[in-house]
Amino acid sequence: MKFNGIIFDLDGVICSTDEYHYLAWKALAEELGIRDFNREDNMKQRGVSRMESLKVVLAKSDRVYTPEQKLELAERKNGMYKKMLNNMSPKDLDDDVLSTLTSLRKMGLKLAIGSSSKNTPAILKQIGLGDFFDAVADGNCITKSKPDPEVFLKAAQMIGLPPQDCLVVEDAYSGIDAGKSGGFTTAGIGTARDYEHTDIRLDKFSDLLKI
Ligand code: B16
Ligand code: MG
Repeated sequence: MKFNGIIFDLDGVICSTDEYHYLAWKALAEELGIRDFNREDNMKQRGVSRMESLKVVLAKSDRVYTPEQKLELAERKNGMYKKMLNNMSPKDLDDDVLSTLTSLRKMGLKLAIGSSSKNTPAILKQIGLGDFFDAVADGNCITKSKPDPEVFLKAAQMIGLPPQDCLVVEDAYSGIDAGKSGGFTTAGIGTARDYEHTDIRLDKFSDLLKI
């Protein structure tokens, strides 16, 4: 391994909260009378902030909402999403992910989270990784969402390493773009595996041990 640190995206990399995001946005869309919100729309919400995700939903509506109403809608979706998160437990952490993280830690690498989600601390706690990472940079400590590199630069700073010394692991195009523009090498898994800007393609999480 030529890196001294790895920064992991959370949703879609460490665990799968993406389905819950989809279901909660879909429920909100239906409440607003938007019937054709679909999985393709949901793909555009991957990795981007809650308010950017709301724009994807409202693009399908003719109604105009005030900034206050938009905040209320985002809050309403988050309430439904948080209820779904309550069902998560350490069983939602894949064995392949847990054993790989444990091996990487034994190899002496610094391990951090770089997520757009403001629910990151709650999700990590639910899956039993509340105290695992050396640093957690998330939606609560950034002003610009991916594809801006802010969250990854913050995570690198927190573990005391320059971007060239860290690998960013992502499942979303916006996250790969964020990693690249921050000067990081990127590894893509899931949706981002075959993205043209991804540097290293992972078929499964444990492929990280082969780098
Ligand atoms: P929240 P990640 C991202 O997490 C999700 O991929 C994205 O769909 C979501 O809109 C964003 O978090 C904000 O989440 O509403 O919980 O603050 O992939 O960056 O770990
Ligand atoms: Mg993600």
